[in-house]
Amino acid sequence: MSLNIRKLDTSTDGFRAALHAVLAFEASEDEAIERSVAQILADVAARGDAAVLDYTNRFDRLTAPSVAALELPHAELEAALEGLEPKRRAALEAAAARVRAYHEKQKIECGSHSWQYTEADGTVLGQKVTPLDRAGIYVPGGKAAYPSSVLMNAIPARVAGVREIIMVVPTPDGVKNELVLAAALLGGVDRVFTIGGAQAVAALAYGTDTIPQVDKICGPGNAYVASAKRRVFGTVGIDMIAGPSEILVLCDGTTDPRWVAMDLFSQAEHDELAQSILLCPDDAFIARVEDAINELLPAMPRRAVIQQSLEGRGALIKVRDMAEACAIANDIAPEHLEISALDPQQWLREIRHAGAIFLGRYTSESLGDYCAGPNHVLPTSRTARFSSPLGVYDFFKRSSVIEVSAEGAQTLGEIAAELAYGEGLQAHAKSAEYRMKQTG
Ligand code: HSO
Ligand code: ZN
Repeated sequence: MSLNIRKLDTSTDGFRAALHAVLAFEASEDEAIERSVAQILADVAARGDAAVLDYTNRFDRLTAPSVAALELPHAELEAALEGLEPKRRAALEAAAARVRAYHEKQKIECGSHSWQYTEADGTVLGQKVTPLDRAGIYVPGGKAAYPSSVLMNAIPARVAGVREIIMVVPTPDGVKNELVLAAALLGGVDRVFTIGGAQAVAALAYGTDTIPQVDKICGPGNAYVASAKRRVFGTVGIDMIAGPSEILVLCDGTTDPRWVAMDLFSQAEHDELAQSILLCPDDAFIARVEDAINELLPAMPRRAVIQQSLEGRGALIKVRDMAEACAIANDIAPEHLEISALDPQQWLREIRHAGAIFLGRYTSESLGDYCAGPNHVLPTSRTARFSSPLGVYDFFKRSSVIEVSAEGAQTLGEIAAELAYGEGLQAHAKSAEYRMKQTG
């Protein structure tokens, strides 16, 4: 049986509408989830640890005498790392080292330093950059429990200089994911609590007797976690609310079609709602990719998820040329963009909106997912038009610095007082004028 993936052609009438239909994704809001999350948040805000214990017992079938008993001792993280099969451990360590090196470089390049300059009259202006005191990292327990995501969230926080990183991870029935715990250690997480769901988000956002309040909560989660993060935003910062994962492959027809097919699968296997799209100017190549899809699918353990994703949200699109492919890529603003072409740098110049851009036939998205170095937490659902990958810059904030000289107080005082009177704010005007020589 062959897989039924949508085929589109930019030269046909109705292409735009068809593309629009493929891209459309409604993040449905579930009334019942919203109500339940609101209630859990309020309960944790009111009852703290006791509420966290009740919900952990109810949802994860985990009983503990106290929230403190749900914190994993450091020795347990160390044991998890020690217990890994040596090859797995080496891979995790290599990935952590590369992700750290990239983010250290990013810290230097991204304007993380404080700065000041002095005006002619001696007034000093500048900006002070400070890392957050505490970050919370949510790690899902279910099908998307990715150790790689632990590294991708913890390392930029650590490199930025965050003082304390607190991770929460649900462990239904007490079953722990050793690779996640090992990644927490390598990522530099300070404290791990085996709690999850909206109750864990609430504990991090409001603080309890045992769990310290954090300043920002990062990391993916299910619909309950997403709703909770949305609701606590403002009390704390959040990274983003991620939609289903997406890949857009631009191929000039010079890559092995099996490589392209597997790249499409790699995103599709995440989730039935994940989106994999190919743009290519070569009809014959598209047909070869389709053949490769049908040839390779039966051997994939996650073929059911892949099939549902590709049939539901995937597409193979014939474009006029690579320039048109770049224009469509900019419209889509994909989370992941592969430019599998002979001169990818040429096409890179045309790209304006994408979360991460993978250049050349040897760069599979999966290398970026795990170990190339850049972050795999990326803007989804077209938000790459206005936002960026998770990075060290997400764990800093900036304070403005102003030191006005006696001379500067004369000139600035005049301007400020004039505008303050214009706004009817007498105290503002006087406060500026007190510092001016002529009014004493
Ligand atoms: N492609 C995913 C990240 C991931 N892949 C984790 C494997 N593990 C979203 O960017
Ligand atoms: Zn992935």
